[in-house]
Amino acid sequence: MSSESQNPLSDAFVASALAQINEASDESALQQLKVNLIGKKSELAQLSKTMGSLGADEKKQLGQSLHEVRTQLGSALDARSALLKQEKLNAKLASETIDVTLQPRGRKLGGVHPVTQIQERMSEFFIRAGFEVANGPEVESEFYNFEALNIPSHHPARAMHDTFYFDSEYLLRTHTSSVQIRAMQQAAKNPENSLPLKIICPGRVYRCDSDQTHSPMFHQLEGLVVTESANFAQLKSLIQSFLSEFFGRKLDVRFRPSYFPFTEPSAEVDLFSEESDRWLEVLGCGMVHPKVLENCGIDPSVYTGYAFGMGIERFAMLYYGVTDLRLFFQNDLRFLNQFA
Ligand code: 2NM
Repeated sequence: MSSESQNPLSDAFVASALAQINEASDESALQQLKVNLIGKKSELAQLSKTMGSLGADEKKQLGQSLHEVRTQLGSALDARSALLKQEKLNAKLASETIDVTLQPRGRKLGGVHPVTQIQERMSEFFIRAGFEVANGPEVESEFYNFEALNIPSHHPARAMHDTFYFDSEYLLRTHTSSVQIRAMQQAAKNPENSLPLKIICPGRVYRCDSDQTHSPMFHQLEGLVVTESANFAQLKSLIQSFLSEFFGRKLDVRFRPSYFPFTEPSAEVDLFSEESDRWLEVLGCGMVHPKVLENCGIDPSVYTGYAFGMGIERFAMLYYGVTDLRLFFQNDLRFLNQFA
């Protein structure tokens, strides 16, 4: 450097300083330059220390020149700093842009289980017909599950191989009729307000049984109507409407005499399957046995009732054409996704 360019007030010094500032490639290089050019130990600072020994005129002139150069370099440093910040931000924004045109990965949503879908579909019909949904415990006593239903202790349904017992009194309910016994008991306390009674009881039931068409836990939907004039014709018409509405077409329905301890008379209901050219049993029903009404505190000389019960999985298998019941309980997503 010539002696002239070392003079911090010279055009050459200023030009060289400005060039260095504009070449600074990052904030730390710029900071270093600032220290060197206008810091406490810079040439400018050294020069301003000589002012004390100058006369008034010279002092004023030097002061003015120092101020101009310091201001010029200061604003060049600030401008460069702002530019570097902006460039850094631009680079960050460019590298972090989101491509909104990319295909989304898709969200995996769960679905309602096919058995639950069928349970809801079945319930809907009865709710529209004025039935209320009743629920009750799955752990029951022998009284609610058997005795009140007129199922005597020697009846095969009570045997260990059909029922899951906890001890000599408690068991897992084998049907949802126990809920209906509780509802009738409640209604008997205040018959004027509670009767007629129209309820459905959908829910889990348990039986010691397992093969292609039986599962130790399955679902039932039972219905009960108790009025002063309930009769078999009403039961028959209700079941016929339910079946044709559920399957969405007029069906060949057959009521076949049968036996249940809790109904008299009793019937099993068959549907004719065009596909297999035979009758398929789909539900059981009947007039509530007078003893059952009596067991609940309802006077059978004033009130009559009809009831019906069906397996929900059975309806799900018929509706969807599923041939192995166990598929409903294996939670294989390849199966379940078909019902989502
Ligand atoms: C069935 C068939 C026939 C039934 C009876 C009762 C009650 F509690 F009222 F006595 N509930 N459900 C019944 C009648 C159930 O299932 C195949």
